[in-house]
This record gives sequence, structure tokens and C-alpha cells, in this order.
Amino acid sequence: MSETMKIIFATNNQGKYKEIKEIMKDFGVEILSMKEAGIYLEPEETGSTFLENATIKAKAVFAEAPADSLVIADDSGLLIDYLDGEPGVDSALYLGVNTSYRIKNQSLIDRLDGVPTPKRTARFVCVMVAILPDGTLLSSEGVMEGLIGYEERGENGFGYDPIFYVPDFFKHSAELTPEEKNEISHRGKALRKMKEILEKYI
Ligand code: ITT
Repeated sequence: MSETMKIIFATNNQGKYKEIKEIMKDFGVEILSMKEAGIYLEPEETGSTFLENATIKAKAVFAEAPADSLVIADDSGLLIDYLDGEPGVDSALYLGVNTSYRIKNQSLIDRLDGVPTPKRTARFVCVMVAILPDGTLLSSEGVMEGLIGYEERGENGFGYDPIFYVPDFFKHSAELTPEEKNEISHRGKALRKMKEILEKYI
């Protein structure tokens, strides 16, 4: 990718943006948050899939961005098999957007009370949508498989990381270092795939 290319990342979630910046630090491009680009928007996520919602966010920011900008948005969430995929696309809205993750996480643990380990399977999914300066839309996806733990553990990450157990590391996601998480996470995988796709275009 060109060293002068500027990318605006369409998110209001600081935890997400911190990870994105870290993952992209070796990409050789300048990345701006919406705030750094002077764009203040909270697009309503009315879609029923990650792809639809990522597209809504990317398009809303693209409409406000300078003409030569490349915009990327991520829509992501936690899918728990025992709860038929909940909280899923509505992960940020689960129990209300202003409810603390301590409460959201405890609620999910309580709903899995008595469920044995093999049935606690879950995954984080991330869909990235990029819009090139000429309006071309591109997308990529990343998944991180794991299990819902029996208690919250760890202080790193954000959101549902404290209850998400990552078998390969014998740790909860919030116990992983930022480098470990970015290496294996849904977001890291989706963004590295997006980089490969973008390299064919720019
Ligand atoms: P933006 O739309 O502004 O990007 P958001 O938090 O609303 O911020 P999403 O609609 O994509 O973003 O919702 C993602 C939610 O899924 C997020 O708020 C967390 O609850 C959860 N989530 C996604 N990735 C996660 C991760 O890596 N670790 C923990 N929780 C995650």
C-alpha cells in the first residue's frame, strides 16, 4: 500500500480502535480515527448481518470524508452456540448499550449455568468493509473460536474478552497480551485479509 495513503477507520469504540491501530502499525499507511478526521457520526446499525452493518458504517463515514479517503469499518460480535448465536449482531446492544460489561458478562455466564464445557462453544466474528476513493466496496471476515468460561478473567481487551476462553493459550481473551490477541483475533485476521485484498487495488 502507498505510504501516503490515508485511511479513516469508522468506529466510535475506543477498544476496537486501539487494536486496529496496533494491528495496522506495520502496514505502512496512516490511519485516522473518525475524531482525528473531524467526523462525528453514530450511524444507526439497522442491518441484520455483520456485513450489512459494517457497510452502513463505512458508507456513512465515506459520505462525510474528504474526496481521496479510503474508509474502513468493522462490525463484530460474540456468537454463543448454546444461546442460538446470541448476542450476535446485537452484541453491543445486549442488555442495553449503556449497561456495563460486568453485568453483560455475568448475565451470559448465568445463562450458561450448568452447561458443560463441550457445549460452551462460542466465536467472535469480525467483518471489515472498505470503501475505496472511487466508491468500490470490498469486504473480509475473521473468526476466533473459543468457549464461554465460568467467570470473568483478565483486565486486557474490552467487551466480552473477560469471559471468552481461548483453548490454544489456556487463557481468557482478556488475559492475552495485546500482541497475542491481535495475532489470533477475529479482528486481526479480518484486517490482515483486508490488507491483502487492498494491495491488489492501491
Ligand atoms: P462501532 O460500531 O462504533 O465500531 P460498536 O462497539 O457498536 O462500535 P459493533 O457494533 O461492531 O461495534 O459491536 C461489537 C460488539 O461486539 C462490541 O461492542 C463488543 O461488545 C463485542 N466485541 C466485538 N469484538 C470484540 C472483542 O475483540 N472483544 C470483546 N468484545 C468484542
